[in-house]
Amino acid sequence: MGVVNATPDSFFDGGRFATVPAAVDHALRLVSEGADLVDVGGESTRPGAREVSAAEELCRVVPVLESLRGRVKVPISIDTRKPQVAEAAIRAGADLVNDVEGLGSPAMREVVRREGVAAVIMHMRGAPKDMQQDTRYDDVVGEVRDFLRQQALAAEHMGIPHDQLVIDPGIGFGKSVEGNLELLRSLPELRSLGYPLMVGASRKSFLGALLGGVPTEQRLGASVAAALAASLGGADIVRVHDVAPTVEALKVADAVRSGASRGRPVPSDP
Ligand code: HH2
Repeated sequence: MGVVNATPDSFFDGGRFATVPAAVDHALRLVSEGADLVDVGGESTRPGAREVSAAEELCRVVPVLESLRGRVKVPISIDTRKPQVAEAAIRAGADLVNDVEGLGSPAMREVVRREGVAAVIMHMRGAPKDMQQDTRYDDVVGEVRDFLRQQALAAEHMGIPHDQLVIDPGIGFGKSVEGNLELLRSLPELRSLGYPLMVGASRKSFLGALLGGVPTEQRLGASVAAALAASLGGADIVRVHDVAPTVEALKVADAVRSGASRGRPVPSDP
């Protein structure tokens, strides 16, 4: 899943794709690089972010979705926590809803059910403005697993089919460096809940911390490594800013796992 942030303030690419043509071009580029999904967002949910009004978010995402509709063959996701934005985005061409609040609001569940779209249920503790203030858990994996299971069951109870749901541990959303690593180590346990699993570690601060405090621009190698680790741990979808290098890494991992290189010509270099 390639990320398209139509925002002025996202933590990595804020402002780079804030106009409609820039966001559309970026989405088309990510698809040409091999993205199987594109996630369009109009509100930053980085730690400390201020909430954007629904009207502002709609202004940012609807023209992008309308322009992409019919031009890309891959499904488009809308990254929003507001039911009214999700509904308008679906009408404008979005195929699934990526909700960092885990379908916590009945109104959001109702939109997803009524529109018959798929949804990503993500775990976040608190809200973006204060989620990094307390990142201690007794058992981070248990808490995230129980939350994802409860939210998925609540969604199914409302009539959203099981096979329309994806779960995501919410790397970086109210978690410490060690908490993020524990979650990445425990993906098989989350996968065993029986839903496709998505992981978004791309460019996040725990990667910077692991490399001694490097800024977002210097986290490409770490992001590709995290996507690979997530995939090897059982993630079905990795949400990334850098599609081309991630696709290359995943192709090599797939070839090692499944022998996908069979039948290819033998190269002459080492
Ligand atoms: N991470 C971000 C936003 N949305 N959705 C899911 N399901 N999983 C994630 O890990 C996730 C997400 C944060 O990344 P980004 O969109 O690049 O940043 P910002 O929120 O600052 O726009």
